[in-house]
Amino acid sequence: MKVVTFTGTTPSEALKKAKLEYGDEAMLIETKQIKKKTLSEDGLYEIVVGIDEEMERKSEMKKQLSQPPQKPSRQLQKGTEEILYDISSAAKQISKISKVTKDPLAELYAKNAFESQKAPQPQTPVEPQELKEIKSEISKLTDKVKLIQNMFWSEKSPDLSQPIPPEFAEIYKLAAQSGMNKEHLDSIMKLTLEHMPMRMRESTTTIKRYFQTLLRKMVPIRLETLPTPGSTRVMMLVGPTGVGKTTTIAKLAARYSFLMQKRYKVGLIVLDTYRIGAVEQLMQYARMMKLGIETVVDPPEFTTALNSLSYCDFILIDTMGSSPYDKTKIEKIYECLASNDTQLSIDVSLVLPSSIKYEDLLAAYENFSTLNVDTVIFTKLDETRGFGNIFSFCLETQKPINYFSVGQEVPEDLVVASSDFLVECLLNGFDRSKI
Ligand SMILES: Nc1nc2c(ncn2[C@@H]2O[C@H](COP(=O)(O)OP(=O)(O)OP(=O)(O)O)[C@@H](O)[C@H]2O)c(=O)[nH]1
Ligand SMILES: [Mg+2]
Repeated sequence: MKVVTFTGTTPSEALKKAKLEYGDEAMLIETKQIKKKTLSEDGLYEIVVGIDEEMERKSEMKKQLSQPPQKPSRQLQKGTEEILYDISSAAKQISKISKVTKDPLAELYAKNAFESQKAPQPQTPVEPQELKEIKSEISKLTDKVKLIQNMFWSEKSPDLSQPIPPEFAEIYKLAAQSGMNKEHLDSIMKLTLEHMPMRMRESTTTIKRYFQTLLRKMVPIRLETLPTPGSTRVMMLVGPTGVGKTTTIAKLAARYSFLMQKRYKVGLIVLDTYRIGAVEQLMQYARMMKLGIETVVDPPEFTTALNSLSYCDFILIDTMGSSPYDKTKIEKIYECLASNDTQLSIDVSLVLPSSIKYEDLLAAYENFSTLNVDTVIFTKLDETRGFGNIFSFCLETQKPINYFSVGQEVPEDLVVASSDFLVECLLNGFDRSKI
């Protein structure tokens, strides 16, 4: 890469000169102020641009790299190293410039403010428009660098007949790192490659947006259903031990009974035939929120408990956690459900932690499938980094998500599920400030 400098009275004037001579391909590397503008004289700016003389050679190399993997020749390796070196030094420059571009405005305003305190003077005529132009140049440049970097990345999977194009590499890597099932990822990528309009492929931002929209459409979500007057909505939470069933019940009870616009009457049932401690945990929440609570030890008591809470808008049923090897507990829950002699229909929500692998989520689901799971609640989103496992789980089972639990705090750490929220977590990580 050849480095050439241009000067001008403003950065954009210097940039215009560079573009006039070398076209849009000239890469802006650095902007320096050589001389400050004074009342009587113009300022002087110097910009450094990189002229990519080897653009043709790189595109030739890109073609070669997209062929089935071959051992690179020594010469090609040497060229690649040179280009990678150029990219990394360009990338360093970019980060330097992007920090600087924030400062000139601040510096400029600070300087103006300081000078205007000394004596009234005409404003320094550096246009924010020019800075906008520079910023847009930098973002184009960053995109170009990403693209060049990705030219050296090649991934070919059995489901894809061709390697993934470099401009799709960033999004593919992001999704793959999220823990998404590879088959799912490849078929989504295939769909994207086939259907994405050509004009949207120009920048990684539009590619990401398209991919995001596609993912959002794939996530099954159960919108929060509130009971109509006179009706009762019953939810039973089931799942492995320690996943957060009781905590989630407490959060839901608080949400329905005093956090929503309408205050619903909430009743609780603890279905725990084994552990007295677990009953006590929910009892405490019930006392704090002044909610009716019934304990069920055997199936015949289940109908009685439902009947005695039928005045409520919501009945929330907590169950004991079951390990994959303990089928009897799941059978006991099944017997209770089967013994329901009331008119009330019970929504079974499987509670699963987001911190376990996709395969383990599927195995847990299998265990509880005899209970005819209606929806899924994912907990411990605050304890995980990748969310592709949740996404793939829902895609595979087609079970809709209704809530996310994002921490231990009752009642605040609960989020009503939305595909926007999940896809945002998937591609950009969980951010508490976005709840
Ligand atoms: N970090 C984090 N911890 C959670 C979350 N939800 C629950 N917990 C914690 O997980 C632990 C177990 O929670 P419980 O609600 O007792 O779990 P459970 O599923 O009812 O457990 P069993 O009744 O024993 O099967 C507690 O320490 C909770 O505070 C969450 O979303 N994030
Ligand atoms: Mg519990």
